[in-house]
Amino acid sequence: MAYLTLLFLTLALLPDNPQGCALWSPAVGNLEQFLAEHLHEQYPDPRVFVTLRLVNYSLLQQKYVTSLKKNVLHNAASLSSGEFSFYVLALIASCENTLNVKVNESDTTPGTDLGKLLSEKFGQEMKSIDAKTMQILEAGNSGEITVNYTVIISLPPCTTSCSHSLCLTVPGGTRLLQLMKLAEEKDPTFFTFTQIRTSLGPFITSIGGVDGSEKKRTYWQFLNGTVPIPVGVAEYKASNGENIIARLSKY
Ligand code: B12
Repeated sequence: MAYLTLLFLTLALLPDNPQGCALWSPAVGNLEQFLAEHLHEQYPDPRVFVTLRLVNYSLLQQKYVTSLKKNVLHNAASLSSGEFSFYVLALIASCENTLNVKVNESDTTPGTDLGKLLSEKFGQEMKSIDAKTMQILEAGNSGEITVNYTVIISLPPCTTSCSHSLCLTVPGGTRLLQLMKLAEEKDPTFFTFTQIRTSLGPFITSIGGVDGSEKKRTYWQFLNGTVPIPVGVAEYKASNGENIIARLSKY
């Protein structure tokens, strides 16, 4: 945080005209002094390096660059691609070869290619964002929804108590067939149902023990309010606040 404040102050004090570079040196000197003071306590911030290079400061001591390399190699796994890229930028700005980074130059083993590592990191992050997006989409942009489900028998044999309702809270994207199963679990007397398999999916043949009948030309019709649903119960997804009605009707 302190780095950021200092960065902000430095940038705020810089004149608009880049030709005034020579005038910046006191502020720039402060930045390096700040780096030096904090070098042993915490990690030097790569953004300070980038800023120093942007103002053409060329006297940055090698020990800071070495410390930058040590930190990026040591913390590579825990840095996000954004944080990591600042280290890469800072090293490039310090004229370091980022394709072969090692802390000790006399070390004969091959160094680390930071560009390759950055690209792998970025790839992993994109994959994880994709996976999270899919999860959200599959949950139907989720959150919970509340649906009112009513079973109405307005034809004989029903003469009294022909309508029964339940208010159900389910995850967004739940299909009507699932909703009916939930209602059945809550109140089997009125909401139990049977189905047959057809090439179009499950066709509901009875609800609350009352069958549709080819002979009487009755069937269980499904409506959203007053509008018949356009697909079968295994396909239909109710939205929040809908009034789903199963009504024994004539055809
Ligand atoms: C006639 C018919 C009905 C009659 C069937 C009874 C009968 N004995 O004739 C009745 C009125 C019962 C009916 C009901 C429904 N139907 Co209807 N029906 C048709 C229609 C016009 C002809 C089907 C047919 O006779 N095919 C010829 C025979 C020889 O083939 P079959 O496979 O044996 O046909 C059977 C199945 O289609 C089944 N059936 C009929 N409708 C439905 C709907 C679903 C979801 C399922 C799984 C089965 C099914 O009943 C037919 C006779 O046994 C079609 C449209 C079309 N032109 O195909 C719509 C059609 C099949 N129905 C449709 C729908 C949406 C429904 C309902 C869900 C409507 C509602 N809002 O309630 C309900 C089913 C509810 C439930 N209980 O599950 C849609 C299905 C769309 C889809 N992709 O899922 C269609 C394609 C019409 C459309 N374009 O909107 N239907």
